[in-house]
Order: sequence, then structure tokens, then C-alpha cells
Amino acid sequence: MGRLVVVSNRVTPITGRQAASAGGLAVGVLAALRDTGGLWFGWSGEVNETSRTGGRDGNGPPPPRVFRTGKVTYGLIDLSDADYQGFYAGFANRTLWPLFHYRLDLASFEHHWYATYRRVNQRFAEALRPLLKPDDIVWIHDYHLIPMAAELRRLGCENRIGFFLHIPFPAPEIYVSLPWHRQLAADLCAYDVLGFQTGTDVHQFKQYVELELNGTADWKGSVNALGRQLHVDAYPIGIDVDDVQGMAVSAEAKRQAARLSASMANRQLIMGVDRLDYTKGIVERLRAFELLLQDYPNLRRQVTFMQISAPSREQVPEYLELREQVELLSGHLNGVYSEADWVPLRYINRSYTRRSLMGFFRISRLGLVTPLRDGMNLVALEYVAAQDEQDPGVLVLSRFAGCAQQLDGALVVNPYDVHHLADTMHAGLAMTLDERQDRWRRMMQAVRHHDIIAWRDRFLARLEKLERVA
Ligand code: ADQ
Repeated sequence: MGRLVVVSNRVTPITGRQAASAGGLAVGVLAALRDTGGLWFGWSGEVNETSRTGGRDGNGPPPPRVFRTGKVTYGLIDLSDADYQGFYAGFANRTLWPLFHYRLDLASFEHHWYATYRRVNQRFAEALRPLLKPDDIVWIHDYHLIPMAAELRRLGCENRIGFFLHIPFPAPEIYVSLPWHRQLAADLCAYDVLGFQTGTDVHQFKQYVELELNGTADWKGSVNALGRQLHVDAYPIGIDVDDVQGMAVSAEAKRQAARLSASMANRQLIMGVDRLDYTKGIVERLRAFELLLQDYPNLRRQVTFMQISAPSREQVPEYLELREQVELLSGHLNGVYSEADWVPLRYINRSYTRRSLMGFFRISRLGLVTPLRDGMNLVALEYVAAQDEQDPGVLVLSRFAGCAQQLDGALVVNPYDVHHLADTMHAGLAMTLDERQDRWRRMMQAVRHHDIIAWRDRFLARLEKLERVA
């Protein structure tokens, strides 16, 4: 097999113990790169003024910093503040992210952001091009980098190039609201393999191709459009199951879980963990919890809901508004229902180590994963893997999370229907041990079947099978 080259917006060189705290993409991709050796290319996370694209001095931005750790070579570039604002904070996070999650109301369509997005993608391609060897297999990740294959092709690159979209691909009716929908669709068609999280995403992309590009798509995954033929399929991302199980019984997890248990006075623990993002349905979840306490007063004093929301994208105004809304609701809820010796909600606005989170999951009775829209949602998979098979918790899962298509043992809900969500939480808390075990076994089978290694191997096998671009 040719060398693997992975490109993602953020690259965090991680080693040793740090690797255990990294999630999804980093874990899966690093494992592949470590096995076979390869290059991981992308933005360093640094912002500085020497890295400006489109400057007038003719010098251009500096070349990437290239270094090697073990078998993995890293290629890192920095971004200027203007590029960061237009490309990352602007077009990626305030145009594509809300639009692809069906939040047209929150999407802004600024032409200068789009221009910067294209320019930064071009810069990524120009910086990567000299590092590529003819047999390299290139795997590009996520919505920040959609135009990259087209830019690489423009520079004469004939390598096999695949793309994986970590977020949903919206229904064509939503997608066409993007003023540049056609350009980005043409960019997607420049790839050889296009991977989505679910069959629904694949279906929606194919529908768009047929309706708007006059292309064709067959049931085997072959898509012809704009003079290109590409393979399009669902590759649901998964987790490293053994790793998560190990973390859930680690000394750190046990210590943290014991501290939490001691503070709970035998109450049942309900858990929610997400980035503080408007796609995750946190507001609806809090409303449902309030309804649970209102409609089932016998549960008061019997449960504690711990919602851990890691701060996220705090430079984006919509995220600050969400934080205020969640803080207001939490304060209200605790103000109304707390008693001298019981506080129903513990709302925590920071991140925890993954070991601690897995330890909390393991002692909880209910896991609430209720996004309004989510590509896959790794928290749901981690929740399942972290459980004790003798006494597993119940997963309440949104039908709008990609993983709802695999986890038939979950209690599946429509997160907008907060009354039903409250009733489902009640049913989950009352579930017998037999039923909990039965549901957990079914979910665990699916989580193992679709793990991170299966995801990566299936995608790369498909990319390797293809002939190089003529
Ligand atoms: P995200 O939207 O970030 O991912 P998710 O898939 O749930 O969402 O992954 C989040 C990761 O961060 C998990 O590994 C979780 O354990 C960790 N995490 C969350 N909150 C945390 C906290 N408070 N402290 C510490 N760690 C925390 C995007 C897409 C998803 C898709 C993934 C992978 O939006 O739909 O599943 O990429 O493709």
C-alpha cells in the first residue's frame, strides 16, 4: 500500500499519555499512521501574522513545519488572524456548520468569508503538494477542507484522494440555500471516494447530484457528475472500544467515580456530556428534566442530573448566547426545585479527562444523548462501551444522531418533544435489570462491529482499490 497522508483542519501531535485523552479522529487516524507510517498534515492551531495568504509583498506564507515522531511525520502550517476569522470562525463555523445541521436561521452567508475559505484551502494544497509522493493515498477530513482535492488536482496532483464528512449532509432543499452550493458540490466530485456517516447522508448527496447537477448515482455507490466518476458510501465512524473500556475501569476513573458516588447519597445519576453547541439539544434536555421533576414528583430527591458541557467556539456569538441561555435555565431549575440537602442539576461548564468521563458513565443509570442533529455522536458509543455489563445504564438517544441507525437497544426519542423525552427518562429510570442488560448487549454488539478500526480499514480499502487518476 502507498503511504497514508491524512489532512485535517487541526493537527495535534499527540504522544504517550496524551493519546488516551484524545478522541475520535485523532485516535483512529493516529493508530493507522503509527502502524504503517505516514504523514499528518494540517493547521497547527497557531495564529500569527507571518502566515497571511494573499499578502502583497510577494513572499507568500512560510512553508509548513515538518518533523517526525516515530513513524509519523507531521506537516503543520499556521494561520494569520484574518485567515482564521474568515476561514475557520467565519465560513466553517458560521456558514457550513449551522447549515449542514439544519440551522438556516443561524447561518451567515458572507462573501468575504467564502473567498477566504477558498484561499486557505488553496494554501493548504500548495503547502502539501511538495510533500506528496506519487503513490501516496490522501485522506482529507471534514467540512473545513472540502475544496482541497480540487485545489490539489489544479496543481497536477494525480494521487488517490478520499474525503470523509464528519457532520451530516443536509437535505437538498437546505443545501441549495448555500450561495456556493454548486461550487462546493463540484469540489466534492473532485474526490475519488466520498464518505458520509450514514445512509441518509449518502442518499441526500445523491439526490442533490441528480436534481441539481444532472448527474447519475447507482445503488452500488458509483456517482457520475460534472465529468467525474467517484465512489460514494456510508462509513459510520466508531470508537476504540477496548481503549474506552480500559479507561472506564482505570484507577483515575474509579477514583473520580467513587468521589461522585459519595456525594450522591444513593440517588440515581443521569448524565449528559457534550461540547456546548446548539446542535446538541442541551436546552431541550434541561427543559425535559424540569418536566420530569414536575410530572413525576416522586423522583425529586431520588435523582441527580449531571450535565458536563465543554466550552466550545467561544469566539462565535451564537455559542455565547447558548451559554447564557443554559446558565439561565440551570439557575432557574435549581432555584425552583432544590432543597436544603438536594440540588437536582449539576451543570459543569468545562472539559474533563476522558478517563473521568468514562468512570462517570459507568456509575450512571441514564445517559442522555439528545442532539437536534449530529453526524454520528461518539459520546453515545462511549457511553455504551463504558458500562458495567452486570449493571448497565440506559441510553436515551435522539433519532437525529447518526448512531441512532445502529443502536437499536437505545430508547430513541425526538429531542424536540420534551414531554416525550421526560416520559422516556422516567421509563429508563424504572427499567428492570434484565431489560437493561438485554438492550446493552445489543448495543454493544453494534458498537464493536462499527468500531474505529472497521471505519478506517473500510474507507482505506476502498481508496486503495481504485486505479490512480489517469
Ligand atoms: P463532535 O461534535 O465534537 O464531533 P462527538 O462525536 O460527540 O461530537 O465527539 C465529542 C468527543 O469529545 C467525544 O469523544 C467526547 O468524549 C469528548 N467530549 C465531549 N464533551 C466533553 C467534555 N465536557 N470533556 C471532555 N471531553 C468531552 C464531530 C461530529 C460528530 C461525529 C464526530 C466524529 O459533530 O457527529 O461523531 O465529529 O466523526
